[in-house]
Amino acid sequence: MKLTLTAIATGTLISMGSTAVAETNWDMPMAYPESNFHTEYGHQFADAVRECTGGSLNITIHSGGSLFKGNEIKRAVQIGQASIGERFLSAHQNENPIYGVDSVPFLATSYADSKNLWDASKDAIGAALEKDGLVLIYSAPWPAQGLYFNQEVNSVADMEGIKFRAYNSATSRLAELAGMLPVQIEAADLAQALSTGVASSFISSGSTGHDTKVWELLSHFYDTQAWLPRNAVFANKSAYDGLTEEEQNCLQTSGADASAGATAKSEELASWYLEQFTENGMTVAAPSEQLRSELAAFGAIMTDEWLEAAGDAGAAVINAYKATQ
Ligand code: PCA
Repeated sequence: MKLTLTAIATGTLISMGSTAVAETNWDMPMAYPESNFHTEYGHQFADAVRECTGGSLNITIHSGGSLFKGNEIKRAVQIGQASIGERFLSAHQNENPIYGVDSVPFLATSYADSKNLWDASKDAIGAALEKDGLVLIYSAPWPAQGLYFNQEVNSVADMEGIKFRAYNSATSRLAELAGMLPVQIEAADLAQALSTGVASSFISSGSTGHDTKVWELLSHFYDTQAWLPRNAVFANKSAYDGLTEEEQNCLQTSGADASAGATAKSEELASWYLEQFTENGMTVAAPSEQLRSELAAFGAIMTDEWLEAAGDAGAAVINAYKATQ
């Protein structure tokens, strides 16, 4: 019955040995460039799903925001314009604070802590996604976030009035606390924003700086290791429910492998990106003591604000995470 319905829906049948199997084709929008490690593991995931399902579930990756832009992907998957997609989760913290738990400054700043925070928060995040009509498949962290400027910066006073590219409400808030002028820009548009002067600073990983060839545009990187935000891959719930149990299992096991692979790659590349900055003439430095303590004070304010917004459910996640410390 399932076979017939899916075959009608997709209009395709593929032959597997002697049995004909319905082929389900899913588009998977991703926001970051083809060369980015998240995208690389997105391809590995799609290949693994194809192999695991014997070709019955065929996922096509669309990288670089080519099918939907980063800020359109979650909604596109919710309303079924795409059946699966990858999105930078904390960009949706204005919909539900739990999506932003990974971007609370200085809460989890190492790969080990990022994993502990994910373990403490993934059920709540999965439940929030489910309410939005989505099924969580896998997640992987970006390297730690550092500050990019086109000048030496040793204190918050040095940041005053600088135009700052933000990627979620937490980074806008950080900019505001520091007296900078935030503007929301997707990673795919970052190089253009920097070259046209729409922004001249931002906070991100070495990975996005590398994707952006930031050394052609800015001069300084401060390795603040402020947080390790995550991308999440999720499927449209009704598309997911329409799969066979075997296909669903293939998505989950292939997702677990992609998560492990992408996480290891993220950690492996973290310092390599910064070496590339130095080789290309940028100044890469630890933040000054003053800058570090000023940023820590903003982190404390933002932690309180997040806890207030996230209520008891948020506090439970933080307590579960703190128990791992
Ligand atoms: N790169 C993405 C999100 C976090 C990161 O490291 C970006 O800057 O948009």
